[in-house]
Amino acid sequence: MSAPAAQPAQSALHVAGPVAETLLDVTTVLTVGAALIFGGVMLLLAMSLRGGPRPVRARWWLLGGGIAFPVAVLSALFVYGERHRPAWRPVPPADALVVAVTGRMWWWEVRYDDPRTGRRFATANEIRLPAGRPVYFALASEDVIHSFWVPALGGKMDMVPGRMQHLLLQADAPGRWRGQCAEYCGEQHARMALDVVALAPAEFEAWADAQAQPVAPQAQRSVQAGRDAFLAHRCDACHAVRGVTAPGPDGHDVRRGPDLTHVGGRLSLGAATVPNTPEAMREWVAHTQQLKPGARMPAGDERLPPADIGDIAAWLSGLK
Ligand code: HEC
Ligand SMILES: [Cu+2]
Repeated sequence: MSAPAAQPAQSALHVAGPVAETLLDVTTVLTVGAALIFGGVMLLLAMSLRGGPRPVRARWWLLGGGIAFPVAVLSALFVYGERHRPAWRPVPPADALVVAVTGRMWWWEVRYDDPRTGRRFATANEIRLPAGRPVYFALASEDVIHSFWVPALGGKMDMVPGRMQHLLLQADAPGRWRGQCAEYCGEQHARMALDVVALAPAEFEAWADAQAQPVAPQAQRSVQAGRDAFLAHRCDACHAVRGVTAPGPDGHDVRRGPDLTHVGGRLSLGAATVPNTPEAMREWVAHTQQLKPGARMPAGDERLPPADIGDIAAWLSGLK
């Protein structure tokens, strides 16, 4: 992956796509404009406080500064704002890649649906995008109000229970950014973050092809013990591992925890709480409540033999 090293991970001032660029332009125009007007008003105030004869009649100032000037400025801003609005309230192209993201306490369920290839699959806490192609986000919530925000790519959008919100985002070039839940949603709101990676189109296709596959049979054989312990301890009550766990009734297979089919290939664990290493995987399964207190997953150390935790973690880390 060719992520530019010096790039700040999470900043609305270091934009990486057209929507974020438009937002930054609008923000700059509004900020600079407001600063100029504020400065002008302060200047007039200073002049008036100095006393002495008034330069012009009060009536002129009241009508000009109190009515004509605000009407002109606000009308111009209205037109300017409306002209830029389509950038973030778009109509999606017919063949747009759809990524449905559902906010949950305190992680992100991510589902891909690509009309070009017919591929559909689920993942969590990480979104990979093809650089240069607009991606249509369908945003929802399963519990409380969350807010989806990847500052480098665009503005925030609330995720409201019972509603579907939309956002069209595009990354211009390969890179890696951080997203963050931007609406306070409880205890672990701060650790509800997200890795966003834009890949070159061919790399993206290869990644999506691999994600759509269930767990490969040889991976199952090589660490059979971990797989068996995963099922024996009923981790599958909350986690799907395609090819291993029994599929849900509809094609969607929605469970209470993240889809783990390719968890070993993700960048982080626990919604960007810790980088994904084999040690971190073991830590997560054993001491969930220490890494992320309140996370809606029971810690392994309270009920699983250490050997089983080791086996399960090794197996999960291998699911690339
Ligand atoms: C009661 C439901 C539940 C059970 C049972 C459960 N988990 Fe979880 N698991 C979750 C939830 C919810 C999360 C997301 C936590 C968060 O990030 O806030 C999670 C997260 C994870 C993650 C991190 C995934 C990611 O992409 O960040 C791993 C790995 C994991 N669980 C493994 C296991 C294993 C192994 C077991 C069995 C020992 C297990 N879980 C049992 C609910 C559950
Ligand atoms: Cu939140």
